Amino acid sequence: MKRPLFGMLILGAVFFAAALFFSCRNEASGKIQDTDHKIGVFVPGVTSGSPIYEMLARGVLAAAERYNTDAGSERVTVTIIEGGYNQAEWENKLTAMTASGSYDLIVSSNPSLPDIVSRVSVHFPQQYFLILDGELRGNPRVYTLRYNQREQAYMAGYIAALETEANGTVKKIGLVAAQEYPVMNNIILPGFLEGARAVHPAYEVDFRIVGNWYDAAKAAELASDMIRGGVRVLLCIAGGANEGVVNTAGQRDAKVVWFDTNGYNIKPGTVIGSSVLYQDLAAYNQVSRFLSGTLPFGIAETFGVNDNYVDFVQDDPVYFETVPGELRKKQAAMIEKIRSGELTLQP
Ligand code: RBF
Repeated sequence: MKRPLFGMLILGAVFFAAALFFSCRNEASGKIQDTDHKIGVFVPGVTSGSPIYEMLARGVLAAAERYNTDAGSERVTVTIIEGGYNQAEWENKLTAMTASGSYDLIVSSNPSLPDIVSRVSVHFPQQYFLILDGELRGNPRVYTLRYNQREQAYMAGYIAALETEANGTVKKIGLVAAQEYPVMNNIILPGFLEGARAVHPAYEVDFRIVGNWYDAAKAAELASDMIRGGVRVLLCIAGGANEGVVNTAGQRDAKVVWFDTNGYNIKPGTVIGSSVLYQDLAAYNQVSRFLSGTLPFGIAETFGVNDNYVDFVQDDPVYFETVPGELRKKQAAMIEKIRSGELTLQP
């Protein structure tokens, strides 16, 4: 009678040790040691039509594919869950996703996520989060990366004012935003104005709010009104609603500066600039760091032009065809000043 009991105890201990070994992580690095890795992506909104979310999804999927190719089997799976446009539901949806216990890592992107994650994290302190386009320090399970959007907006404002100087009637440029939020009001809008004022100090920004990230008809109405008021160049940061701005500008011989991704081909001849951030690269690199156990949780990093995460696309054939050489030269000289360190723009 003693031997089977002893054997069962040994067996139980072995199972327990194995379970511990396979499920545990290296606490310092967050390295996963089990064989199946599950990554959940929480999109705060809808992926399609929002450049920053399209890059997020692309980057995470590419990192998983690369890892699986190297491993020779499907060891990482990615599940993408959209939070939808009702922002009041995001916290519950993220909580449900976390409570499922299904994910080694939850990846998301948006300046409002750090606050939400801080609250969710209180109830699920073991969950690891990677948040892009947001900033949070000191939570040992959360790593954040944001971009230098003062640089990104400054480069947009500079080209907008150059084009307005050449072909406009008033020293005014436009910004159509989906909503107001601290990064928009304190970094992007001032950076856009600062860039324009580097061309001429009299510039003002006509700043309009759509009220959501999808209403292209409302955005078109706002753009029409701005163009009637003398605005020649509009920056749009409104997700799916951007389409309304681009179409209206195209019909009314106004111009658009695109934000986050290369937008020259969205409407060639209308889009005169693309102030971009490489969130696909950020997602790819940081998820890869997680999978190799080197993602430094607890810290917040900021990357800009000189880290090659923020840029203004100058080598697109459509940019050459649309923007005269004289303007492109001035834009290039300004970007060179940022690269050389002669011009520093802290976010
Ligand atoms: N950007 C998008 O492209 N699509 C969105 O649906 C979207 N939703 C947002 C919701 C909130 C609450 C906040 C603060 C930002 C959102 N952004 C969205 C903006 C995004 O974080 C970023 O600021 C812009 O894409 C400019 O880089």
